Amino acid sequence: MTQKALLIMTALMVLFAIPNTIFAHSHLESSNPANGEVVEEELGTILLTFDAGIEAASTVEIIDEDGGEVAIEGVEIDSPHMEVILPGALENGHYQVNWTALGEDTHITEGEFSFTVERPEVQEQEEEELVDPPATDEEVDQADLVEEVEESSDEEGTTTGSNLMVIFIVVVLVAIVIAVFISKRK
Ligand SMILES: [Cu+2]
Repeated sequence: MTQKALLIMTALMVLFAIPNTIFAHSHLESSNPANGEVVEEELGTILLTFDAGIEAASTVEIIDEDGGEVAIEGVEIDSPHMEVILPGALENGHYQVNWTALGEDTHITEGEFSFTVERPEVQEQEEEELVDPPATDEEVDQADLVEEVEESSDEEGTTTGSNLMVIFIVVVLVAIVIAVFISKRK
């Protein structure tokens, strides 16, 4: 076998091996509230569901419309779900959720979505809310999840894209070195 043929074969094998690792990243499959949703009830938890397994090191932050970070009581990760528990019901306003997921394949993906809380009765009940923690509504959560499937933001594409390019170049270089090495031994 010539060196050139060996080189091409190795490169092809590497190319076919790559997709399995690349496309197993965890992307946001759905969330509750969904991206762009207007929530008219008390909101005490935010649920993110990913399309692949995520590790406990995954993170999330919620930014209010003034750019401030909303206090989070806890984040429960039960792969592929991530549940954000808020210390109380969110005030009316626009919120952005920024997430970073560490996939089971060790790749990191990130993205964001946003929603609006617009409770009609919020003015009169402001004081009451501070005392009563919001109730979660699992049934509603599940129903919404099935209906609202959304894509994660474009941001992650650029981040992962550049990472992949680096990985790709390294892999190809290694393949070439191996091919040259093997052919020289013959
Ligand atoms: Cu991946």
